[in-house]
Amino acid sequence: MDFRAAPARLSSADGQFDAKLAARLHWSAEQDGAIEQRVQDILADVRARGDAAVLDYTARFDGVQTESLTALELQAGELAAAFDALPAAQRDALQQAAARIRRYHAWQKQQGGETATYVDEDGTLLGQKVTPLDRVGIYVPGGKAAYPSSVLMNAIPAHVAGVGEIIMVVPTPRGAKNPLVLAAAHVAGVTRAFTIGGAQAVAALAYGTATVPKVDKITGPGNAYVASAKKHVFGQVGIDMIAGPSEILVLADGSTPPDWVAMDLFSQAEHDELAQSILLSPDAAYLDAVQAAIDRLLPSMPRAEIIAKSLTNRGALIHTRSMQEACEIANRIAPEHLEVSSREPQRWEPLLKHAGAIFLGAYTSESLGDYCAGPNHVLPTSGTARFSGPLSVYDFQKRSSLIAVSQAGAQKLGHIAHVLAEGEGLHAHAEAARLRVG
Ligand code: HSO
Ligand code: ZN
Repeated sequence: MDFRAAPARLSSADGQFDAKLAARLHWSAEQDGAIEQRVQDILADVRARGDAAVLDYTARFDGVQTESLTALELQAGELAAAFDALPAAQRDALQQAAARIRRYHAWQKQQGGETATYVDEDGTLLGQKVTPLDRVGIYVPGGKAAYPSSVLMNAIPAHVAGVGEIIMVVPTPRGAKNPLVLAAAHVAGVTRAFTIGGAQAVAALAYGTATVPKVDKITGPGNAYVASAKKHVFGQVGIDMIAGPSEILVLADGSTPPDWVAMDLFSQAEHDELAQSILLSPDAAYLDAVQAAIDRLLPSMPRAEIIAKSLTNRGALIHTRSMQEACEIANRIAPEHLEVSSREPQRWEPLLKHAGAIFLGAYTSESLGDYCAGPNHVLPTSGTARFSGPLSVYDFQKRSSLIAVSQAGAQKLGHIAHVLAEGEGLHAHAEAARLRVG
């Protein structure tokens, strides 16, 4: 089969540029009413019938029949055995990736992830106490989107944060287990794992059943049913984010071999037909060279069909007036991944404000970040990098304020609080403050 990848060719000098770019960027999660209804039914059923409901849906959707949910729990020995059975190269790669991700997140924890206090001039102590969540659930999709690297990226920050129990759920359609997912769970510090999935697994984690413990937060990607279920249980438990299709935006000054950039664009496009790959450069001849590389390299890609659809429907090669302007456009787009493929990445980095992760220099392929550089690959998509950032240790902790007012402090604060409380008409507040004065 011959696939053509024809990303839109745009120019920032075109009077219609803004509209054309907006049309490329537009993406909205399908609000499928039928899915919403089915998910709500499943959630209510699991809430009411617990294990029995989860078993019914697992039989119906995954083709896995068992008498009890305990039979669907993976034992620690089975996770370790999956790891041991891997070829040595995969064992090494998993362990090295895990070590780097662990080190990065341990460093991140020191950057504001620890309890801290200060004492003011009256001897009053103020601060915040950081506590890990007791128990979290990690959703891992089954089938073709089962990424062992995502098991590492979700479970390791939870582990580093100090979460007591990390419960993984992963559907195994017709009983097929993914050995790399099990091995990654072993390496990442997952405490318990169940081979269940879909909205029923989200419900089991959110409400708890006789067998599946109720968690405090659910993270991890999933299909439309899982995304909808996570939205519905939010409030009952915390959730991470609802991710849209993957995105990469490359800013290029023309100094990186075109094949490298073409492959980086492919690497996001191959995730999903709806994934978005965009290249911005002030060098028109370079855009031609990358298009030529795309045409030459595409036929040998195993996922050529997905790549071609993604690039043709959502991709763009954009000619800009300058690198500065390219940086401004990148900020407007706020992509999930932003590669600065330039000889002088440090010059452009200060201009970049909105992106989930910024990859600096020709050697920093996004692919390295996806697997093993260290920072998290769970990132905000669809422009949400304007107001949010990567999954982190902070997502697996919460903060409690600490306040210890000294006797001297109470004199001053008692007066302020008394005045404000009287203003609000709350007499007990005012008195509680006044009693400490004098
Ligand atoms: N690029 C994906 C993560 C991933 N890539 C997993 C390969 N495996 C997140 O945007
Ligand atoms: Zn990727």
